[in-house]
Amino acid sequence: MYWEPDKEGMDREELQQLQLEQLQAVLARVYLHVPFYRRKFDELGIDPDEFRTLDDLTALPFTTKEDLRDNYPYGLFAVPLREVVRIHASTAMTTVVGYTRNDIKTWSNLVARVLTAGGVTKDDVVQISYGYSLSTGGFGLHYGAERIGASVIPISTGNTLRQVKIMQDFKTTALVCTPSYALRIADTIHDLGLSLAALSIKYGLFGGEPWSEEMRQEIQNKLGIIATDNYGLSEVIGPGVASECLEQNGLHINEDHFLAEIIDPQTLKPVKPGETGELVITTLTKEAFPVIRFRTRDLTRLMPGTCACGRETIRMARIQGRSDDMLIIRGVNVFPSQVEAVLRELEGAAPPYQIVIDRVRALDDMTVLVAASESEAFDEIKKQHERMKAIKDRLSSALGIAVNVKLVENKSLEQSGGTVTKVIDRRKM
Ligand code: DLL
Repeated sequence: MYWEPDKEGMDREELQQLQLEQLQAVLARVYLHVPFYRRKFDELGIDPDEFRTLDDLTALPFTTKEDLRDNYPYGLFAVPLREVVRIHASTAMTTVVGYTRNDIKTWSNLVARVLTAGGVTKDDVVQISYGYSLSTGGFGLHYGAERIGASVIPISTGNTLRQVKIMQDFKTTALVCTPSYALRIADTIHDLGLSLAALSIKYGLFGGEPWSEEMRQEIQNKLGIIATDNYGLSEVIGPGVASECLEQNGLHINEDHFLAEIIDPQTLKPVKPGETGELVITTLTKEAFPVIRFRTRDLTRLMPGTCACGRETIRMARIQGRSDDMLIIRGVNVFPSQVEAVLRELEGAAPPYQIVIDRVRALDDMTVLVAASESEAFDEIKKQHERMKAIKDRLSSALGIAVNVKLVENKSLEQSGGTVTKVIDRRKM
């Protein structure tokens, strides 16, 4: 099923013409309104008016997360703040993104497409178990579900027992959250001894973090639903960039709004068609926060060809990893450098540390092992506790998730090639 049949059902030739026109317009806009892009284009001798074919795209400069950080908070906005009606940000608050009224309309429609493709209609009761916060999951999916006219339950994340009670009492038919949280909810239902017959749930729309086909099967079996994958990122818009239809065979990219390329993260050159590499996205219609060739750091491959659902839009395979060291813990993006920065701030120099991530009953659990100094081994327990607590509090607040901290002997930290392994990720996806 389509939300916007005329747009989602466009044939490729018509689509490419539209993309070119939109690209010309967005290039002209960023050149005029965003000094960062004007400077970059000028340096490379790029004249946005000279842009004639979509193939010229590869001549344009990339935009990176670092560029966003360097222009914190509003440096890359292409409209004055008075036209911005919504602001979202990453948990670390290094990237800030804005939306005009039109952008919110576009975003709601794109998320409505995601939900419709995943089986949701206005007759559904949609439980949104993403956090309603600075990150884009909660509000993004909420607006899309309202746009469809579904009955939306903005329960937000956490309190799993209450999630289950609401699911049962309010007769939820579609669950919207991260895949790991869906599994957590499924396990809780099982622990409570509830029969699936007591629930009305039919569809699950999951995204915001990596998962696998095995995890999909497990969730589908445990909840008795059809589960689809959807992908997005705040720098580009949030959820609504790409999503599976009920064929569950690749995520349809909303190509009338986003131009996708796959590059080799080392050479930065396009990969051969169908090869895996890093996804790069150019926004075609965003007003407040357009991005040109944004390096997502997400690894995937493109799947051309018409889907059995009839859509001709290009699909991308499930995300296969990252080309940087970003971790997603309970749906929150975490960089090891943030941990290091906190340790440096508290301790002067960062002591050897190791991040260990586990999945305990479907919930991510992050522990930072910090090397105790020689003298500390003999210190009073009270002092050690104070140090651990200070690190734990500061880390939890900086990262936006609960973190365990343990002081350990330096030699007990796992090493490889003479250096401490920074991250040990034991999660089974
Ligand atoms: O996670 C937006 C979102 C929310 C998408 C809810 C879908 C559903 P950020 O917090 O900026 O935005 O994190 C974006 O999360 O670059 C990927 O690494 C990862 N990610 C998002 N969706 C998927 C997915 C939101 N379906 C980062 N599969 C992205 C794998 C995903 N990874």
